[in-house]
Amino acid sequence: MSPLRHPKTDMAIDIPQELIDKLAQARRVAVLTGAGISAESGIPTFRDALTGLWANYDPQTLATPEGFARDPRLVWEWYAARRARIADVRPNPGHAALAALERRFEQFTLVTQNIDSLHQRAGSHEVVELHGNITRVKCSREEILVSQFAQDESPPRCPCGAYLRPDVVWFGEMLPADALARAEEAAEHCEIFLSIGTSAQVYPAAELPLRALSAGATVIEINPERTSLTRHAHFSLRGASGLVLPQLLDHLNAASA
Ligand code: BV8
Repeated sequence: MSPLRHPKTDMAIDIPQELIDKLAQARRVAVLTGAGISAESGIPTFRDALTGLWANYDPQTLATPEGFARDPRLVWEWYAARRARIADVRPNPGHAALAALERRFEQFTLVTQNIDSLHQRAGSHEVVELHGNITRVKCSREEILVSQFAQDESPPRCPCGAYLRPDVVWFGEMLPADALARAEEAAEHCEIFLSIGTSAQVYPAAELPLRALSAGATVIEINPERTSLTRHAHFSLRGASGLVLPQLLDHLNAASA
């Protein structure tokens, strides 16, 4: 089975015709993705990322400046283990469907909380990374990106002497202002907002679908489980994104055939 095919493609998800019609007529679409869209690529979602060695650590203490200050080696190695796992996986049919959907709309902004580059690897172009990217490394003092560094200690050091760290946004840190501004702009001006594979617990990302709702957009959630967004959404497609998104794309193609 190629990694891009979903193992259960024969399972049809009930997608209301009203939703297909709204999408077929839309010109501006915004999407927010979370760890759930990468689950079918084999990357554990954020809250169950702690398997094996990491079973005894709370991610919300590791993914913080305080956690890094307290034990830079542990945090650096947690990210190194996640980075190695991400290097071994491939985008799944959900990522591929979003890359195909991008080409169908006048404006399509894909905002992700994920740090795994799988949207870009699947062919999405307009990707807004709210929480950074695990494949980039920066100086913990100067905040500049560093691409070449000696691996003789963990964490490695910047030429200035400070530790290097992953270029991701930790809890308690501000999001990149330009990324957040682009995400808010897309949420406030879209006709359709898709929230995919996120528990909608982390802010300010979790505010984006609510901003879209207040601005009059149709909000669609794709998640096997209910979340705190479910009661606000106009449509909730209760299924895996790797299954639902390709079927959504098929329906759209049929509608425009
Ligand atoms: C900030 C990078 C200013 C690092 C991450 C307002 C109110 C309350 C709290 C706050 C607030 N403002 C700020 C806060 C504090 C905090 C916060 O939100 N805390 C939460 C816990 C309450 N926010 C911050 O600190 C942010 N900074 O706002 O700065 C400030 C600062 C201090 C105080 C005030 C203001 C920075 C947040 C960014 C943190 N960095 N990632 C790393 O990855 O290591 S967050 C990380 O966790 C992810 O990026 C993501 O955002 C989050 C995990 O959420 P999900 O992606 O949704 O994943 P999760 O596992 O939770 O859920 C997966 C979902 O997928 C589930 O629903 C599941 O059902 C579904 N699923 C599973 N399989 C599938 C599927 N769906 C579809 N298909 C499938 N196959």
